[in-house]
Amino acid sequence: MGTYLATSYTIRDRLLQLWNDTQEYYKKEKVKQVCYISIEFLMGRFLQNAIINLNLEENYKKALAGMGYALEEIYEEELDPALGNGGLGRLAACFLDTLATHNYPAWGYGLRYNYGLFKQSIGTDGEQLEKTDIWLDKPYPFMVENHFIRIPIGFCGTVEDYVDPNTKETKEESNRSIWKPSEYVIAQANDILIPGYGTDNTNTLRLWSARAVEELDFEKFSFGDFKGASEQRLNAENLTNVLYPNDNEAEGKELRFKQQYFLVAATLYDIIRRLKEQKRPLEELPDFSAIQLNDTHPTLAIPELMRILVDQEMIEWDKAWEITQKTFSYTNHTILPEALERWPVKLITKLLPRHMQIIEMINWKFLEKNSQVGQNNKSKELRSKLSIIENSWDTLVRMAWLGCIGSHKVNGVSPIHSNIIKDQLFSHFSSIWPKKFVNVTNGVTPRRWLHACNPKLSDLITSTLESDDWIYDLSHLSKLREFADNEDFQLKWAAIKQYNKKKLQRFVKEQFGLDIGVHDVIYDVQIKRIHEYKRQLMNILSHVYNYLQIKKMTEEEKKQLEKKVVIIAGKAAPGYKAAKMIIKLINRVSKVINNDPEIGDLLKVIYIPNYSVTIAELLIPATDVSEHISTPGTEASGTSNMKFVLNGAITLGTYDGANLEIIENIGEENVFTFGIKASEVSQVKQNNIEKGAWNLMPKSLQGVLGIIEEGKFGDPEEFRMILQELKGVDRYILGNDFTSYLQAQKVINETWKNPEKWWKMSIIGCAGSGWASSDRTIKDYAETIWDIKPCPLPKIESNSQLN
Ligand code: GL5
Repeated sequence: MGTYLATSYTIRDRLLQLWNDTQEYYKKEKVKQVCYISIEFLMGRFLQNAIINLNLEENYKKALAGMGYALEEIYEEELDPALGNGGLGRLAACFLDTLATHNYPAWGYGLRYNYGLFKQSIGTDGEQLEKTDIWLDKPYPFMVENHFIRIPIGFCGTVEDYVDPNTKETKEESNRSIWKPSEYVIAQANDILIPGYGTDNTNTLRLWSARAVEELDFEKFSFGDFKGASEQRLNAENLTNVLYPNDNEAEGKELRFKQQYFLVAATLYDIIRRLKEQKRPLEELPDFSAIQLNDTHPTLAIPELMRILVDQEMIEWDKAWEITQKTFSYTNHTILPEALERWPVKLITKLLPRHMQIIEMINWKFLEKNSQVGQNNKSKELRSKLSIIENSWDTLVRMAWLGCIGSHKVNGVSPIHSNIIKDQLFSHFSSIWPKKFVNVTNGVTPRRWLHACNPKLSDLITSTLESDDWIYDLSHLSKLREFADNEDFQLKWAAIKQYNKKKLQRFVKEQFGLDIGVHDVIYDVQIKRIHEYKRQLMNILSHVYNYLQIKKMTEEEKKQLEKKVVIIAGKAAPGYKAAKMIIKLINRVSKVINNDPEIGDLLKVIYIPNYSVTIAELLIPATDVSEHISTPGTEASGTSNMKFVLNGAITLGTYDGANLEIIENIGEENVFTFGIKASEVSQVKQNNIEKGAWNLMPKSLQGVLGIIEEGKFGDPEEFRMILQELKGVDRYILGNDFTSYLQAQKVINETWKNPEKWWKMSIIGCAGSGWASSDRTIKDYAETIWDIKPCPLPKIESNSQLN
C-alpha cells in the first residue's frame, strides 16, 4: 500500500499543477464550458489511466524497477471506486476522459457516496450475498477535498409572497416568491482531477458530499446527551451515504429524491458562482455553460434554475424560461417504464415547496400554449399526454417530461433508441418540437478500453499501422482491414488473444480452483447487470439444453464438439427478486455441469462474483464471443458491446441497441445475429398473451424447464417465479428466440473450426470500430448540442520541465 500511495501522490502533485494551469487558462479565455451532471460516475481505477494519459508509463516503470517494484503490481493495489451501477455511470466516466483528451472545457458533477455499490459474493446455495462497500476507509489519493467550496442547501420550510421593497406590494404576475427552507445541509466539494491523453489539459470531476451545518451541538453535549449532540451531523451525512443499487429502475425513496436535489442545487450554485466571478450577468448563462442532464435524475435542476433566476435574480419569468431552456439538454437512457422516474407531488411539496409551485407553473404555461383548453375527450387526452403531472395511483411528477420541456435538445443514445423515443415515448413532444429530438450514439474511451486494458494488442496495432494516432483518433483502425486476411498478422492477433486468455485462466484457477483450457476453447462471455430484459436467463437455459445434449452423445460424437467456457458476471439489485433467482440458477447449473465427469472440459459455466470495471478490463481482452442478447427494443444502446468488438471478440447479438451499429459498420457476416426485429416484438407478445407462452414454446425449451422442475438444480420452488413468467406471458420472449439462439451457437461452433475465418471476423470487427469511440460521441454533443470548442492549454515552460 505504501508504494502505491507514494506513487499516486507523485501523480497527484503533477496533476494539481496542470489542473491549476488549465483552470486559469479557461478563465482567462472566457471559454464556454460544458457541465455534465450525473448521479453516477463509474470511474474504475485511476493510477494506470493517469500515468498512461500523462505519457509517463515507461519513466515510472524504470524508476520503480530501480527500487525493486513492478508498476503492474502497484496498479493492482488500487481499489476500484464503485460510484455507479452500470452503463450510465461508466458512460459518464468515458466522457470525462474524452473531454479532457480533446481539450474541451468541461466539468463533471456528481455525488461522493460514502458507500459505493454493494460488494457481491455468492453463498453456498448459489445465491447473491451483499456487503457494504466502505471504500473511503482507505486513503484515496486522487480525490481532493476543496475546503473553499462549501454550499448550504435548503430543504422543506415555507413559501412566502414576494413583497416589493419599494412599493410594498405583492405582484401575482411577477411569479416571484420567497422560499424559506427550514433545514440546511452543507455540500462539500471533493475534486477528482481528470487528465487527458497526450495533453496538459486537466479537467474536474466535482463530487459533493453532505456535512452538517453544525458538526456538534454543544449544548446537548455539555448536558451529557452525547448521542443527541451528533444527531444533526449523522442525519446530514446520511444524505450522501449510499448509492442506490438500482440499474434501469426508479427508486421511490425520499432520501434518493433529496440526493437528486442536493446534487443539482450545489452544482447550479457552483456554476453561477463561476459566472459571477467573471462579472457576467445571468442572462449570459447559456453562453457561459451548457448543462447536460444525464438521464432524469438531475432534472430538478430545471425548477431550481427557474427559482434562482426568478426569485433571487429578479429576472422576469419568460426571460428566465428562455435562459433555462437554452442552458439545459437532457439525455434519455432507457425506455423501460419501471425506470422512468415519477415523484409524488406530496413528497415534492413537503421537501421543496417552492419547486413544486414552479413545476406547476411550467406545466400550466406549457399546456396553455400547446393544447386546446376544450373539454372534449380529444383535447383532454392530449392534455393528459402532455402534462408533466400525471394522475394515476397518486398525483405524480413525470421527470422525463420535465426534462423534455425544460431542455433545448433531447437525445437518445443509439439510432434505434432515439427513434423509439421520438416516435413512441415522446411522440407528443416531438410533434410540437421536431428538431428538439436528436440521436447521439454512445461510445467508449479507447484509452482505457483498448490501449490500457490490452497492451499487447495496442502494441500490435501501433506497429502495424506504424503510428499510435489511433489512440487519439480511432477511425485510423480502419486501416487494419487490409491485414484481415494476412496470415502472419492473424497469427499474431490470435497469439495475443491466447495470452489474454491465459491471464484469465490463472485468475479462474486462483479464484475458483477450476482448471480451464485456453487453446482450443471458446470463451463465451456475458457481463452486465442482471436483468430480465438482458436475458441472462436465456443464456443459462441454452447451456442446460447443451448439457443435456452432450449427455446423450457417444464418445465419438463428443470428439466432434467444440469446447466452451461460458462466463457470466453481473450484480442484481438487492430488491429485484427475479434477477436474484437468475443468479442462483446460473450458479446451481454451473455446479452440476462443472462436476459432471461425463462432460469433462467440453463445457464449463463460471459465474464471476463482484463484477466491476477492473474485472471487465481482465475479461474483455480474453473473450472470443461476447453476448448482447436483450429483447429487441429494450437495450437503449449498450456500451460493453463496443468494448468487446474493439478487443477482437465476436458479437453474439440480437437486433437491439448499438448491436445494430456494430452490424452496420462491420457487416452482418461478421456478427452472429439471431432472433426477431424490434418491430415484430409486440406481435409475439400479443400471441403469448392470447395463446399462452407455454403453448408456443419450442420443445427444446420445454424440456429444459421440465428438467429444472424435476429438481435437477435443487428445489424448483426456488425458481418458481421465473419459471411461471416464462410459461405464462414470457414478456421478454425467450421462448420465441430460443431456437434461433441455439442455431446461432451452432454457427459459432462451426466458424471456430475455421481459424482463418474466425480471426478475419475478429480483425474486421476491431477495424470497423472507429465509430465506437467516445471521442466521436463527444464531438457530436459538442457540435450539435453544447456549442463548445476545444481550448488546448498552450505548452508552458514549467510543465515541460516536469517531464
Ligand atoms: C443505460 C442503458 O440501459 C444502456 O443500454 C445504455 O448503454 C446506458 C448508457 O446510455 O444507459 N441506462 C441505464 O440506466 N443504465 C444503462 O446502462 O445503467
